Amino acid sequence: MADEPTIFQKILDGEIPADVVLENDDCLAFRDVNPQAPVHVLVIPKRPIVSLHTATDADVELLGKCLRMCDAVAEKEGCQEAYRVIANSGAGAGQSVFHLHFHVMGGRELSWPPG
Ligand code: IU
Repeated sequence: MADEPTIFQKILDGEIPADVVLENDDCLAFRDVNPQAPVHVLVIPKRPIVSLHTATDADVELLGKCLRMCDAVAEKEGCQEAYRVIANSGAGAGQSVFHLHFHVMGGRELSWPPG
């Protein structure tokens, strides 16, 4: 039986709406439904990759494009001088949606280290 598509795949497929911030041929950026900062946007590759751990050398260009979009999101949201990008890889690290995503967070003081 085929795996159930992830919620992010459903967003990509237009089955579920999302508050899109930026989009290009390779990546999509949309607001997190449960924001943990004034700016909390998720950047995902359109080609499904489960996590950073399952990404391969064949994904290097796409990963770079995602990171470039993270910065474009920060610029668009006005937090380009102070923002954080987080990718949780694996359930033990807090990953709950198994389609690679980069959290772009900003707009408030960000403490270190993250929990
Ligand atoms: P995580 O790193 O896999 O834990 O991040 C998943 C994020 O996806 C988390 O911040 C959720 O709030 C967010 N999210 C969402 O934006 N829309 C959804 O429909 C679901 C989760 I489910």
